[in-house]
Amino acid sequence: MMTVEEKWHFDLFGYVVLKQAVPVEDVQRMVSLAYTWHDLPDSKLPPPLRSYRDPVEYPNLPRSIVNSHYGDEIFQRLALNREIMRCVLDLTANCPKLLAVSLTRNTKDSEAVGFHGGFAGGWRNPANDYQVAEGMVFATFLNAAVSLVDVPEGTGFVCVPGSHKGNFPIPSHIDIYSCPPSVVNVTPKAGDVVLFTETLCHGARRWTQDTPRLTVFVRYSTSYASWSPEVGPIEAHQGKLSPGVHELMQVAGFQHRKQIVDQLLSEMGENST
Ligand SMILES: O=C(O)CCC(=O)C(=O)O
Repeated sequence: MMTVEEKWHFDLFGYVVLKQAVPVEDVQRMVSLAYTWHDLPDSKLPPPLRSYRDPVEYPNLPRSIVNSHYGDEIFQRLALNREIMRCVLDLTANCPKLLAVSLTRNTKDSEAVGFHGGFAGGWRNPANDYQVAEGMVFATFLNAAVSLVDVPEGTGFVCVPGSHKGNFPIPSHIDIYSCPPSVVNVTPKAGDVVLFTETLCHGARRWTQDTPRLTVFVRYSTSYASWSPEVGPIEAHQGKLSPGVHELMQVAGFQHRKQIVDQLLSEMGENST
C-alpha cells in the first residue's frame, strides 16, 4: 500500500508521482491507439467512445476521448494497474469505484486549462472530500494522470500544492503560469503517474512541443459517491468489460467489499479483512 513517505507527500501537497508505474510496452500500445483514435472524427470512433466536448464545436480545447476502456483491453489493465491501485485502495479505505478513463490529447493549438478544484472559483464541491486521521489519508475523488509522453518543464500539469486543504480563495493574481512555491509544474516522464485528489486546485499550461501531449486520466471515487447521471457501466456495452473492471465501476455501499478489491489486496500480499 502507500508508503509513509508517499502519504506524507500526498497529504502535504495533494498529489504523489508514481515513477514508471506503467510498463513501456503498455505505454507504446496506448500511444498507438491514441494516434489512431485521435485521427478519427467522433462518428468513426468505436462506440461508446466519444469526445468529452465535441471537437468540431470546441476545436481549441484539448480533445478528451472518454470511455477508452471499452475500446481496448489495455485501458482496463491500466485501470487495475497495481501501482495506481495500491494507492487508490489506501486512499478510499478499500471502497473504490472506477469513474472514467479518458485518453486526452493536447497540441500546441490546444488552449491551456485554467485552475479548477479546491477553492478555485471561490467554492468547494461538497461531494469532494479530503480527510486525514489516525495515519490514514482519505479522498473521495482521485485522478490518476498517466503520462504517455515525456513532459518538458514549463508545460503540462500545474497545481497549487496544499490547496486541497486550503480554507481561503486563491488570490486572483495567482494563475497557472505563476511560480513556485504558489504554483508547481509537475513534469512526468512517459509511464509516470501523477495521482492527485480532485480537491487540489489544478490546471494545465499550454503544450509547447510539435508532437502532442498524450495523457490517460483514470478517475476513481469512493464506491458510494455519485458524480454524474452516467454512474456505473454503460449497459449496452458492458460485455466489453472484464468482470473485474465491470465490478470496479459499480456503485456500492461503504460496507460492501468488492471481490475485485479482495483479489487486488490478496495479489499485493495484503490482509483483506
Ligand atoms: O491536463 C492536465 O494535466 C489537467 C487535467 C485536468 O485539469 C483534469 O483532468 O481535471
